[in-house]
Amino acid sequence: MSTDLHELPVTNVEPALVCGKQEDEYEVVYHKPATMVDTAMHYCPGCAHSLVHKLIMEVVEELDIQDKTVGVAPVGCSVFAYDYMDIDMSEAAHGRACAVATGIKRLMPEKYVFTYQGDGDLAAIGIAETLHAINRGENILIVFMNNAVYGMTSGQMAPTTLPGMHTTTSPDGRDVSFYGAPIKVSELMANLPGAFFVTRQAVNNPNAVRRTKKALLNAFKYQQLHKGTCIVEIIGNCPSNWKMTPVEAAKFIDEEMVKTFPLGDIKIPAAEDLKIF
Ligand SMILES: Cc1ncc(C[n+]2csc(CCOP(=O)(O)OP(=O)(O)O)c2C)c(N)n1
Ligand code: SF4
Ligand SMILES: [Mg+2]
Repeated sequence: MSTDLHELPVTNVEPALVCGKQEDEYEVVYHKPATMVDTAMHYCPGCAHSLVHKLIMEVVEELDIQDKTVGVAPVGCSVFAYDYMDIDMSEAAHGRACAVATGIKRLMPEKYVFTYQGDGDLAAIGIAETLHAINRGENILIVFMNNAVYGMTSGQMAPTTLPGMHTTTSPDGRDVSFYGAPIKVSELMANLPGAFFVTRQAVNNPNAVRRTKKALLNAFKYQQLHKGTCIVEIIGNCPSNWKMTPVEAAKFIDEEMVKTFPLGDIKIPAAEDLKIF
């Protein structure tokens, strides 16, 4: 049978009358936030970065703070985050995002300032800048994407790599007696007095996505309080470097990642600190 397009039957269903409803009778339940640049992304299928970009931009749209938000992009797979989020953004050298964000927020305290950093960026090379910024209680939000590997550079072991996890630099699995245990960075950060709100979330299923969005929404709102640093860690799917399908990667988070990195709030603000809400 020929597959020539010209021979295919032409449908005569008017889009405006699908299911017997006029277009304006439908309730819009989902739209791409207008705060995102309308372009294709470079991320692999099933990658968490694209989803988290969208969640951040949904929050920015809902809070109507597009012209008041400044992001700081890292080095890593999300290095081009500024190509996708339609806000003012600055690039930072590897690991230095919190230092750059400190300068931006101190010069423009009325802005909502966030960093977007992977685990290689934040927990390895940038751990010093990150801990000192939180210890100073900088009024910034840190979005910490923990996918347990250096994604961009082909999956080397990161400080957050799970015990026994195979990476390009731990081909026999991470041996904790040799490399040390994975660092629970959010628990470490929460111990610093400047940390105001610390939570660990994921985006591997619809409920997790909703909880992550709520955490991001709260963290952006808390910046109005000037009470310290907010940290939203997100366990990110990296199917390409985990050598899994997107579905297997989503399962791996529930079955393996959460054993080392349990999801949930790690430090929440005291009720008296939230009086204005
Ligand atoms: C000072 C410095 N060291 C190392 C690199 C190489 N490098 C670029 S991205 C990257 C890994 C980033 O991994 P991560 O922050 O976890 O982000 P992901 O790609 O996993 O999202 C590395 C090691 C670099 N660019 N600069
Ligand atoms: S390598 Fe991993 S973190 Fe990087 S874009 Fe692909 S899935 Fe995402
Ligand atoms: Mg990573």
